[in-house]
Amino acid sequence: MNLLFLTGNQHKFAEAKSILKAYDVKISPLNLNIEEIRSESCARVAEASAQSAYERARKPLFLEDAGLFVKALNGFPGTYSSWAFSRLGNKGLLRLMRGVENRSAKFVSAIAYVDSKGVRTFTGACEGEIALSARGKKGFGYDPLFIPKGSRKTFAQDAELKKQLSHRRKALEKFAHWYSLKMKKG
Ligand code: ITT
Repeated sequence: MNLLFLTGNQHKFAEAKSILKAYDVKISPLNLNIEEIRSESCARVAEASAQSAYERARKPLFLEDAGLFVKALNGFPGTYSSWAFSRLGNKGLLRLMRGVENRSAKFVSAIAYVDSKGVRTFTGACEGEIALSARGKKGFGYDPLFIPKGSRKTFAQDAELKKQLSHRRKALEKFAHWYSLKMKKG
């Protein structure tokens, strides 16, 4: 049976499906409305959401809390990334960054897996910087603004680059290693 990925974000689902394929972990989407806790840590948010989700679904599942942490904005939008994106969009973030020289930022992903034994979390981060203007049409969210370290292109300009370097890949790889071993042990 496919493992359930609780998300309402189709882009996240497609990226996870493609990354997990290499580990032979097949996933299906699950859409439940879970209220998120307030915390500055993606791992804390993901862990609490996984606990609430398990109480509702009573089936093994995983979910992800991700966010963009901008150094010059003291970590904003961070765990409020989804909310900030819907209110400000990339234009709004660029406005906040107008004239700011230190453009360092990182994407963070926290994957939380839950079953009857409890919750396990796995995190991944991708360092980079905020571009001076939006570039590219691939991906979603803040991808047109994010240039990973060592590249000149944004994630939205190069989907393969994103697949190799993303915060999501790093967290999912850790999860997939652990999950594959667990499935083997039975
Ligand atoms: P679910 O909670 O239903 O999975 P969501 O879109 O609300 O979907 P998050 O709260 O984890 O997911 O993500 C917060 C936001 O951060 C997301 O909506 C995007 O705007 C942004 N974000 C997260 N990962 C991203 C990525 O890989 N590329 C671009 N933006 C990303």
